Amino acid sequence: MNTVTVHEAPSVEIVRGDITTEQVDAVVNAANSGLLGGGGVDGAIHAAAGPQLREECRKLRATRLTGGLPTGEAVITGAGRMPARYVIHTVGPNRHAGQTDPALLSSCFAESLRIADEAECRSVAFPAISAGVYGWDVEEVACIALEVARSARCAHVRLIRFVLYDDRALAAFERAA
Ligand code: AR6
Repeated sequence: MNTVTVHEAPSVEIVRGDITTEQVDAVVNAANSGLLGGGGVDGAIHAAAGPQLREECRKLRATRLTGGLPTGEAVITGAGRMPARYVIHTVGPNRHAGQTDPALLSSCFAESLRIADEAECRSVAFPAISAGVYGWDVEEVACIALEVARSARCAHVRLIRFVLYDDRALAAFERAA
């Protein structure tokens, strides 16, 4: 008998919080191409996950990703000491470096979700990718993120949770929803 995989639309939640404490299968990291940590949510995730995550990232850089992770793409690792099982690292477009194409940001959300689904995750938490150091207007980030989430059809992911760190980001995502 053939089995048919049913692709369903995941539920979408918008909450305020610190993504490093989320009890979900995968947490998405707004990383940089070097993957070895940085400030913002990337710094918080590396601090919470501990040295195991840095080691996994170093290995990726030494093997599959010697040139770094390109903007708009995503890669999965373990989550070290965090409650999540996985971290999915993606590199948002940097507006200060002239990366203003919304398709690049859309790709970050879509690729991260695709990889989470491939890893059979049921729940995924996203931050407001590119809305901090990379200089995108959080209103625009929210519209792009919600568009990807609403049109998603997944075999495994049943919950997409946007975890916003401040009032402005929270309000922008609530408006976009
Ligand atoms: N939980 C949830 N959201 C957070 C947290 C947290 N613990 N901490 C910050 N945010 P940013 P980017 C929010 O700058 O713009 C790094 O240095 C933050 O308020 O973390 O994609 C990387 O290494 C903002 O709304 O990411 C890269 O070099 C959002 O997360 C560069 O910054 C994204 O802000 C990436 O810049």
